[in-house]
Amino acid sequence: ALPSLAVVGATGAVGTVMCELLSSRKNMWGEIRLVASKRSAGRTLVVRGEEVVVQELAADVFDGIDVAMFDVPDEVSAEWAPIAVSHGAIAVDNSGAFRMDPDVPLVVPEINPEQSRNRPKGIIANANCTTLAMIVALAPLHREYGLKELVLASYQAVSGAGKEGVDTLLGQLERVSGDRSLGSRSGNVRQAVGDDLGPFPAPLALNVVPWAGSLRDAGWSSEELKMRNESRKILGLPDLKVSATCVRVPVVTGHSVAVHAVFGVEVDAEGAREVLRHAPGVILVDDPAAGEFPMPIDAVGTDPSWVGRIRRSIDDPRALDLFVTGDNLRKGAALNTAQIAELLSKELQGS
Ligand code: 11C
Repeated sequence: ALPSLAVVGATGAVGTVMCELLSSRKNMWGEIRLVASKRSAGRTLVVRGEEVVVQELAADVFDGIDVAMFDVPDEVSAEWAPIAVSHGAIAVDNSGAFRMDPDVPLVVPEINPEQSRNRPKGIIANANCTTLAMIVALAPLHREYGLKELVLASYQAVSGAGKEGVDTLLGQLERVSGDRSLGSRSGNVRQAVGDDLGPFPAPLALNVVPWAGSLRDAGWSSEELKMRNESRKILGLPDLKVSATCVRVPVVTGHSVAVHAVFGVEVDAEGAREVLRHAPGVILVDDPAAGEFPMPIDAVGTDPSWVGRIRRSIDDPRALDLFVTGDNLRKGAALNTAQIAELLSKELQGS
């Protein structure tokens, strides 16, 4: 029989994409159980063309489940992933709760699929969406040239903050539309947007906000530290130098990263393009003369990381500058989780 699957957080922004993916990818599952908080329990969602009633999160929903995916906040995963494991499931967790635990592998199937088999706690972690968008493109370049240092700036979509983030931006855009004077004077946009900032510290409409996540030591944000720590762990480079600045932009879905990557040997842009043309999970879109760049409006709803603007640094022959965009809800979250779960399904079926 095919293994059984539980999707915890099925009604959230990532869970919604997960239900679509489970319906469109090759079916590797027997029963699929949908689970959510009390607030969303009882709703009906369609998966694989069948209506499924969402169950309330409780220990017994994991009975008979082989693989349990978690698309929920850190504190919910921290409490419930071990409960799923104690009921016999393998947990694939998309939150930040376990990523840096040395006994929990942080798996990107294009990069380190073998690590999914080494899971002392029965938990496998999925990386942060900003890290995932870029790491799929950086790993093959690292294998070719040996990565030494990353300087990063992110351009993160509001759906990274869930449905509330999307509703907030769309509401703000309605409030600022039609007034052509906005943007020419300090405070105008704040006034038009009003008090509804949703999960963000400042208006997103007609603005960019150099902040994502929570405040950590010395002024760094949690998102910036995740990009550093998760990149190091996925690539197996504990000493990799990483400086990131995470920025929220008025985009609904699609996280982008401007990357300055320093390698151990001299690089050339065409050589890097050739590597990326053959890299799994990557699509090369790099023809500025034709107006072809990686952008969220094109990458949204697609699986690969879109990479372009590849240039060798003018001042350092060992460095590349490039731009990456990926769908933060797909490869950044649901797709990578689904791919990890599919590795487990194959393993459980003995292949
Ligand atoms: C954002 N990257 O764009 C965040 C959302 O560690 O899984 C995902 C947070 C995480 O707001």
